[in-house]
Amino acid sequence: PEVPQFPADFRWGAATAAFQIEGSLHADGRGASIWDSFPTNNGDTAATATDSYRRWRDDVDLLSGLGANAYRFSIAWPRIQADGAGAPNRLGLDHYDRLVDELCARGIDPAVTLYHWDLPQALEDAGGWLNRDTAARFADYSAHVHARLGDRVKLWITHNEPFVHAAYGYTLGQHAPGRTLLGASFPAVHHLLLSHGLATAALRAQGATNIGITHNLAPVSPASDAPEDALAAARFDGWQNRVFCDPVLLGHYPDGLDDLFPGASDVIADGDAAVIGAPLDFLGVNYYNPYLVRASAASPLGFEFAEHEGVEHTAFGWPIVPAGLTRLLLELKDRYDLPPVYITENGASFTDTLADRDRIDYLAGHLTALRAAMDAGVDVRGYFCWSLLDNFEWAEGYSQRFGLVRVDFETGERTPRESYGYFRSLATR
Ligand code: GCO
Repeated sequence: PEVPQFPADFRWGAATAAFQIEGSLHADGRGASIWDSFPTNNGDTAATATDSYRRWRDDVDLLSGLGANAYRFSIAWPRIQADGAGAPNRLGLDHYDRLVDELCARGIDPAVTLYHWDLPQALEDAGGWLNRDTAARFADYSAHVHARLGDRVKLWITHNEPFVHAAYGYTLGQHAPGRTLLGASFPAVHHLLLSHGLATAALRAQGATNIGITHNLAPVSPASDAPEDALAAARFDGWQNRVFCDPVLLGHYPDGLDDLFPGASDVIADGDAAVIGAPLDFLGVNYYNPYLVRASAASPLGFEFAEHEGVEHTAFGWPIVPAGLTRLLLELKDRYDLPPVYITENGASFTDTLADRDRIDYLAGHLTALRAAMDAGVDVRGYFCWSLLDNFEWAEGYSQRFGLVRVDFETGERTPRESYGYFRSLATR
């Protein structure tokens, strides 16, 4: 399928995350993370994953063959500080140093995510993100990574999807660390955002210039005209989008925060808002699908999701709505004085085949929708497909295949799918 042209300096890349691909969980002094022991729905573990800690050169070859000029990957904090504090582990830094060197040698800009959910277990034992001190620890860790890689890394992403990490990990308990605090989970939200601000300041003090945060954002609509559904939709939009974007882009939380999280204001210290709201160099946007929301007295959250009728769904059951990406970006532009945007994730799981026409259609639809938002004035600088490889999909283990490249999880063998060639044709034209 045809896709409109993108600017010549557009960044085309793929995204991964350390815990989802690396394996080698005990190599070179890595400490335990909160995900190491978290049970998946099907018993899969990330002990090997795509074996990328050992096969990273194969991954760089695949990126090069993909025509990528950028690669978004994350650093595993427990490889840099086994217990989340103290002097950095040279062997852990060496690994990422080699990866960054090889990427640069191949003309691929490294885009580093500092935190993609693999908190050192020792910090969890001290309260994890509920503990304000974890934010200070994160800034310290980030400074160590920047000191080693900062001369070559082009984009710094402090956090990946703090909404998902806080909501699934601390509010609902479906991800590590598996806490089910519901409305009492706000300290995790706030300390994640505070840590973004502290890490940003630490990196800037060391001369870093291109720092952003990646949020998982979605346009939200009420499922009906009923006023209670409109309220429920506004509530979910507040929780997923505004609670995470307003502090970093406006410098304060949205109205109604204490309604979502009773007692939230007590967690926020004087000066925090300014730290969190320091200007961003870019906003990372992960887009997967829009939400239809209706009120529900039965749900502890007061709302539930409704099905999107008449659209196709991915293997994960997510509705495929490319126009949602245009709408999302235009809404962001209306709400905020938006810095440059990178689409730091967009992609889909489909049934395991090499002839993945469905993924090609997905990419074409979303890239066309992205271009429409750019034509309407949103400054988008790049697009990272989730994901380069089939990988460990958190609580779902290996059951959801998101890769442009198929992975045989028995042998580690990598085989590009048809979508890989399609992506290449777009990235290199
Ligand atoms: C997330 C993460 C990725 C996921 C991807 C597909 O959004 O949950 O950033 O690690 O694997 O989004 O669910």
